[in-house]
Amino acid sequence: MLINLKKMLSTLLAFLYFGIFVAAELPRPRGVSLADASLYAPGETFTCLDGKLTIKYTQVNDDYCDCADSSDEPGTSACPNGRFLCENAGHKSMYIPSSRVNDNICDCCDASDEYASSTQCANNCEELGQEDRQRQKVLADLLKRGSVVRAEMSTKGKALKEEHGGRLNTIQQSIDQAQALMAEREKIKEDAVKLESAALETYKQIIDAEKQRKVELAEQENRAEAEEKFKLFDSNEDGVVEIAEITTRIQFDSNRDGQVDEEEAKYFLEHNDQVDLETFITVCWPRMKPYLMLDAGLFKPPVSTEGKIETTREETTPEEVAARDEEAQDEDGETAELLNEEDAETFDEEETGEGEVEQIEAPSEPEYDDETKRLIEEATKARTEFEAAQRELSDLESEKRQIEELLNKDYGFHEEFAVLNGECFEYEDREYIYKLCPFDRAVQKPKDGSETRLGVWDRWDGKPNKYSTMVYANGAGCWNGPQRSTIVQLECGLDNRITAVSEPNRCEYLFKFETPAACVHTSHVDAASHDEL
Ligand code: MAN
Repeated sequence: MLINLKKMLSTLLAFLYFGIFVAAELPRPRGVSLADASLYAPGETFTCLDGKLTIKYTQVNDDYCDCADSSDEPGTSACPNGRFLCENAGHKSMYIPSSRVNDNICDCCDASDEYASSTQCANNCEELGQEDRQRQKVLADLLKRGSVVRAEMSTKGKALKEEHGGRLNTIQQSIDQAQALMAEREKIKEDAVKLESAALETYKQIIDAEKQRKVELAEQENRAEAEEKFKLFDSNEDGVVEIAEITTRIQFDSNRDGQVDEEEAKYFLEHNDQVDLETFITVCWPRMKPYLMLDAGLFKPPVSTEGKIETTREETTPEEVAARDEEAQDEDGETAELLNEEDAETFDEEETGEGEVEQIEAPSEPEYDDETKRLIEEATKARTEFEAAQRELSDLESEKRQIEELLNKDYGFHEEFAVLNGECFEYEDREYIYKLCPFDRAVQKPKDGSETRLGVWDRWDGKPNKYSTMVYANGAGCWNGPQRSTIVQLECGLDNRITAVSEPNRCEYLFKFETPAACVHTSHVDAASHDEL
């Protein structure tokens, strides 16, 4: 019933309107809007709208361009820059370039642009108008509902800002207190550490002496071992070890050819024909020892502190030693110095087996007296408390920085975007998962790979509404190109979500993001419901 009434009313209005229009149309040349009709009032002459030329009125729309501003041919395609009005009754009137008049392509929904062409255009303005009005209605409805949520977001955003502002005021006080506490505890710690160090000094001397004793013992053992080997190698007991005495020792077959030749023997004797005991101990022994260890199967790869065999540093296993030896021999054609000085040092450092310099054990903690124990405990406690105060201060300072950063961000006309800060939204396409954390960053992640930064929060950049576009810049560098960047276009929606992601240019990404915060009634949207002709 109501619908029928509305229909009747609109028919009546259209009729009245049409009547006026018909009355007004007579003096209005084709292609001219009602608003411009007075500029084309019938008479003897017509003056071009730029005022530069006056022509006969009959020359208006005579399919010949007279005016430099194209104003004499609004209804034909004769002028290059003219504009033709499609009345489009039932839908929206619009201008088209007059060059499109009678070009056999239907531009106006009321078919008025093809009045003298062979193309038959249908008038579908009513249908299109209805669809458009329906769309506008849905949009208006969405905007209405969205702006309710937007208002809620805005209230929350304002509350958040206020809360942060309040916290900023109190946090400085907490920082001052934390600083004072830290200074106090630092002083206590320093005093306690001084007392502890003094008490430990006596013990330190004991520990150092013990350490020194162990080092000396180890040196003595090493020397004794060297002497023993010297005696063993000096088979003719003439007080020197000679080449011939070394060539009989297969342990020194460094190139693994089954014999120890003169060259090999000389290497171990530091290129001397013979060496006395002292030279043997200081120069030859460090070279020989690794070979004797290898031979005795005592060499073991170094073990890391976690108990794993170290693989990061260059390992020297007997096999590698042999392989390197062969390589070197191939290259030089002569006997290689298989274990160079470095290798020998490595062995010296790593030896663990029987008969060689033992790893000097760290001296065990001595049994402290009760007073020392108490001082150690106090110093430990003072250190722990000082560190806790340090941590508290640094936590407060980082909270302050975060709050300041938050407060300095622009969250929209009414703080409506503030609640999106700290949230992240994902969108998945065939290849990637995209992530947008508003006011922070945009990210791309291949389904089986690691994240690529597509940009960090930079600015608002919408036009005319600044808050309709976000820019995230300075993303990861694009191979052979610029740094990645992302534009986020905001659209009104009832939920916060990414609706589409594309890469219009390489490493330039475009996200569409729906949010109630973007449901703003613009004048355009408001006008949409009154735009019927
Ligand atoms: C990756 C992705 C793509 C980008 C290319 C550029 O594959 O980040 O989006 O186009 O790198 O090399």
